Amino acid sequence: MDTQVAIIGGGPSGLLLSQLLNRAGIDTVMLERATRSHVLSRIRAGILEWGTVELLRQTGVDARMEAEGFPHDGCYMTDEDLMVHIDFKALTGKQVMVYGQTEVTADLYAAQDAMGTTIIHEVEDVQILDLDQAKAAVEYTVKGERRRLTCAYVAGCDGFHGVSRKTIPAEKRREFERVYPFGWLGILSETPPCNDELIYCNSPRGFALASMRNAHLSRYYLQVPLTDKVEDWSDEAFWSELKRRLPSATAAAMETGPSIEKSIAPLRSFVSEPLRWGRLFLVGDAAHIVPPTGAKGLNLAASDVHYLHEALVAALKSGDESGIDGYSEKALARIWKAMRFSWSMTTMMHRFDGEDAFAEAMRRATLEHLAASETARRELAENYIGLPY
Ligand code: FAS
Ligand code: PHB
Repeated sequence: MDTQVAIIGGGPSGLLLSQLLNRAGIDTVMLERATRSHVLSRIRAGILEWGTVELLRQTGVDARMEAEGFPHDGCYMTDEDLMVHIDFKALTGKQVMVYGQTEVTADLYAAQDAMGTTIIHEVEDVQILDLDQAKAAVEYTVKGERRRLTCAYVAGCDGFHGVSRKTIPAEKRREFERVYPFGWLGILSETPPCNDELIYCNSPRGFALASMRNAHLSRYYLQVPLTDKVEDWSDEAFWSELKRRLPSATAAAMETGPSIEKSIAPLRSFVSEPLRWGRLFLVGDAAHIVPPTGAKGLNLAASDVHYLHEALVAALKSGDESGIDGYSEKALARIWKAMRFSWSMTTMMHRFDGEDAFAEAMRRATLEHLAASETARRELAENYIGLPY
């Protein structure tokens, strides 16, 4: 089989890239390791930067997001009962959209089916070859049969544990990493959100986040030690601990209920450079991981897709290779700024083992400064709503 662009991975990165390329008349084949139902069962990001919203509009996959998504003008940062409102709209003129990654993925799969693009699920043993030849090749096994796909370019959209990044020789990769000594215990509950906007909570007991998916579905997170297991946390224990970290008035008024999903995600900051190796281009989590504190993971994948889509269209339609030659440097420039913001939000709002009273005082002073300084709030807002592409 032959195609113009082979896309490894059928998560948001792969789907968004496939949608944009096929709309530009470029042929793709997508290879996804999991079943579609497994991909669609994942509960992950909840916040779309406005750039991601615009990109989904550009792909024509925005109808349900416009109908069911919630534009948010701001969020709260708290330290016990100190609540600081960050008014994105007033400070930057922009909003964010509350619309789950699960829904974005479902919308993209539906759009891909409507376009009749080629998506092959349950592939195994993917190997990416001939990246320095006139045509690249991808070999894979599906239903016991070994197949070979030739293509002009390969998009590595296969996430942190995928094969694409590891196809670049280790000695040619520069990797940067910070593994945080805690995780996020997240639950989904069919309860009304405790607040009209998100609340990022800093407390002596650790970080908490009050988020949502819609007016009847709430998403909450607690910072927990890496040694914790989901089974260590009953719903009652979760709600009780969350209430101790939220501002007291919010905790007193909130509605609790049974969890319909509960999971623990580890936190890390990670970047692998370069994003290109011959005919292979890394996109999204295949190249970088951010702690979810800054709501950047999915949104960074979107900006990578924006840059690579434009570059591949220019190369394949007009023979102009300047975009693909500049992709890695251009994408990394935005990646590193989002990496810094996510790291700063994480270090500002989480407790680290062995901390002293000084660290706690610094955290409180940061929140007090945010409360007093419009400049500080604007800096946070600019990063949260998403830096320009
Ligand atoms: P993904 O990992 O989503 O998709 C990669 C795809 O490639 C998967 O479907 C996988 O099955 C497939 N694949 C892997 N290896 C393959 C192979 N060898 N061959 C073929 N296919 C292969 N981001 C936020 O902004 N906010 C959050 O709250 C948030 N929470 C998260 C919670 C968890 C548990 C995780 C893991 C991530 C979270 N993220 C969050 C980040 C997340 O949303 C990612 O940024 C986003 O999924 C990136 O999308 P992709 O780059 O498509 O990678
Ligand atoms: C979520 O709703 O899942 C969410 C929101 C904001 C974050 C992280 C996760 O920073």
